[in-house]
Amino acid sequence: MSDCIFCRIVAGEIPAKKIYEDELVLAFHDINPIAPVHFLVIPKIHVASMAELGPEHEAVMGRVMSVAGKLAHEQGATDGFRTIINTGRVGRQEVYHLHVHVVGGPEVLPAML
Ligand code: DGP
Repeated sequence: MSDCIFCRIVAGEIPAKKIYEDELVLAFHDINPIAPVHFLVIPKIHVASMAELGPEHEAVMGRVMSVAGKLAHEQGATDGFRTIINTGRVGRQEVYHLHVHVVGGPEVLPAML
């Protein structure tokens, strides 16, 4: 998927402020942070969106979620955080490589729902 910007970050072709990497997932700071803590966790394999997930992705998505929670605390979101997965047009997804936003910081975030 050489036309996918997040696949290119995984491949090291585009720079990113990486936080964590293992054989399944990569975490890096969002280029346009909306809070003091705002990073993305992605599967290294290309999955376009949450709508494309199947049973074969359970292991990697389990890793994505456990890494997200662990890194949130390490990055300073010690009193809670929000996780967001935008999916498709209605979900305002911009980058079609599945990613979990982790957003937090010292202040309580505005209500969304
Ligand atoms: P969305 O698909 O709507 O969930 O948002 C995509 C997010 O990805 C958006 O917050 C900005 C971020 N982003 C887009 N391109 C890059 C990039 O090249 N590097 C980094 N670090 N973040 C990016």
